[in-house]
Amino acid sequence: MSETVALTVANLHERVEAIFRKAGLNSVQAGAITRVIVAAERDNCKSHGIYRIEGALRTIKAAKVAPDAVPELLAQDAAAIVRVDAKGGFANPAFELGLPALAERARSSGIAALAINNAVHFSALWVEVEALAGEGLAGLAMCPSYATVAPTGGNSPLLGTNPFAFGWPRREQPPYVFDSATSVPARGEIELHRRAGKQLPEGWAIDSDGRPTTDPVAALAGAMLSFGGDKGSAIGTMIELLAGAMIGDLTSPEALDLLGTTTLFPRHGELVIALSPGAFAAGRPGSPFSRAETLFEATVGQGARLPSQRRFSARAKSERDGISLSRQEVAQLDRFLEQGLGAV
Ligand code: NDP
Ligand code: PYC
Repeated sequence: MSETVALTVANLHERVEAIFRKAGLNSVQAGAITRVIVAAERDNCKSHGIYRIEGALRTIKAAKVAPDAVPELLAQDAAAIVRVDAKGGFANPAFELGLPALAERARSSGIAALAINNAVHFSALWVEVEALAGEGLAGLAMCPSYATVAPTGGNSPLLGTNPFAFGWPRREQPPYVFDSATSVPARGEIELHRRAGKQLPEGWAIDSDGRPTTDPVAALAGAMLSFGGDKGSAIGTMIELLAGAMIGDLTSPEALDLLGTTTLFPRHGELVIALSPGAFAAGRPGSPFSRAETLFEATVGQGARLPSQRRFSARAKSERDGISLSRQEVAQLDRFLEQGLGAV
């Protein structure tokens, strides 16, 4: 018997949404987090795919997310700032609510920002910059997390794994998108190594005494390291400032203090910036879109790949052949659906 099962994207969506509805989420919350989880699984981004369902269920069971939250678009004085209060629900429905206003203001002013407050966050950010690229806009998205990363030169958790994503629209092709944690890998990768009984590559983490470790259990109890040493640490700090302090929401150490554990999903904010390349380039020589294509062609021409090319290939395969899941993964989905919050 085959070790894997192929589910259509629609079938996986139906199962995941049913799990979250059974767990008590309203349709706004369940719909939005199902879209982001299924998109990650479809694109073979395992660290933010169906593996995250268990954490979401635990967070719901612990009453650390508002299951019936309906995000609210707030009136703002500054025309370029759109603010959405997630009302203690997940960040994803708040982003979906804010997206049309963000895109409309970026088109009319050239630049606009969406500040999301009071959100529970666990997801990949590429989904959001890809949505902006779908509107013809370049985008930047970033958020803190909870303190799990030591600043370079330090020895204990302070920064979050603070993801940072960028998207650029392309006319005849999927957008140019990158999306990275500012730690070496995302924390989800360390947890996946632990579950698979695999050692970590060197340079990912230190143990609780500040010594380098390749043991995922020691790494989870210790601290993760920033990508690129002091450079990643500085970008992680920038994200704490812009998407934490500046938008009046929690930084990663504050988010950990509030939650008291890294086994549930943290509450904090998110900042998304949308830019209109056409507006910025107005009156200057050349089309920004054609010049971007020249750069991408030169990159690929050297044998390099563009970030997200792997994802788009995985997406095409999933849409053609179905999403390949292990039998254990399918059994776990069945268990979540049958037992609801009793399964975690
Ligand atoms: P990866 O290290 O897997 O990938 C980072 C980026 O680099 C991707 O855009 C990837 O594209 C690209 N890339 C990888 N290899 C190459 C290559 N050879 N050439 C060109 N580009 C390449 O991601 P991370 O582990 O850092 O992060 C995974 C996810 O975790 C992200 O989506 C992030 O948003 C999420 N996250 C969320 C957090 C939260 O608090 N919500 C916290 C931390 C992370 P490709 O995908 O095509 O390989
Ligand atoms: O993978 O680092 C991570 C992460 C933290 C919160 C959500 N994802």
